[in-house]
Amino acid sequence: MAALPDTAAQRAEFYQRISEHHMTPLWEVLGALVPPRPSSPALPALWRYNNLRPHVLDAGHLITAEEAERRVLVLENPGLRGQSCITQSLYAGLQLILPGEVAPAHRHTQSALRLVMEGQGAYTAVDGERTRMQRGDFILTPAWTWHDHGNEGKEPVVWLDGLDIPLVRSFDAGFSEKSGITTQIPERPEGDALARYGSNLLPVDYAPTAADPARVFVYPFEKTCEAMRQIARTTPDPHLGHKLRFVNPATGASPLPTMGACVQRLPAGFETRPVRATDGTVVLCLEGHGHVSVGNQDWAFGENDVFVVPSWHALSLHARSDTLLFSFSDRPVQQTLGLLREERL
Ligand code: GTQ
Repeated sequence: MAALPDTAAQRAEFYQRISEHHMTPLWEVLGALVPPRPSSPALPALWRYNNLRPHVLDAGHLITAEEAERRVLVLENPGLRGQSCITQSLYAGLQLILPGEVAPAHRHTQSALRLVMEGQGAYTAVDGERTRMQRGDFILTPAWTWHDHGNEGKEPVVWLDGLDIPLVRSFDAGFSEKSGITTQIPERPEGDALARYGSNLLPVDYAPTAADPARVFVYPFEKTCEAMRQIARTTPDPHLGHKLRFVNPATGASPLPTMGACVQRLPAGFETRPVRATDGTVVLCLEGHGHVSVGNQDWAFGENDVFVVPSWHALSLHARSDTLLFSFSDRPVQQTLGLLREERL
């Protein structure tokens, strides 16, 4: 029932009066605050790598990695412009590092993950250990770990950064510091963490608590591919195809407490049934090409294209060739908080 004219005027006057005391009526906003189902301001979107790449390389002529500290073009969700986020809780960007450049050591309470998209010869160092960055490698920078990057090769190197920046911002819990040294001196040989913590073995006295950062910080593409090739010999799930999640091998938990990541393989011609979930998800195509439908949007996608599936939007995928996808979301947070809902349609 519509309010009587004088009632509407009285209400408006009342809202004005209480506004001076920094109060506002709940009943005007209740529906949006406590929605019957998620209604994300984030929009489905796809970034075609062929369109982005020239601009990413142009950034290399404008600013050095050292001056920028991190030379990154942020992928902004078209529904959330100006907020540096791809979903309400996640940040994504494309980082470029040119031959001979370094991105100086720093650390922050935000966790980061990286997926190498192109180029050879770069490395990233995390708390005193380096790993070379090869296409398809999934690399972690857990919260408050020192990290720097460099390119000792001959080609530009580009990777996708995923961070929990908006999530940490929502807690007002962001801290960061720059190291006095630009490039960490390796304290251990490359591959040490993977051997000690990621080979179905653990140091005899290693007993991590939930807050300890994961020690394995690189998931080499070669190993991921090997696993996916092997399981491709079985029947794919109708909703997911062949989909596995990355874990911290020492605990079985998500590699980062705030972001979970998956790899998904769809054989040529396979079409997934739609799925929707409350974790808004960023997807990168590692191999193959196909069609994706998100809510009522759909696009063709190919290698290195990135798309975002906002919360509670139905996703279905149609692979035109054997397709391998990497994805990340805030799923571990939602699971811990009892918020995650998923529907296979
Ligand atoms: O590589 O440390 O895309 O601190 C944004 C913030 C990357 C990084 C980003 C960062 C980094």
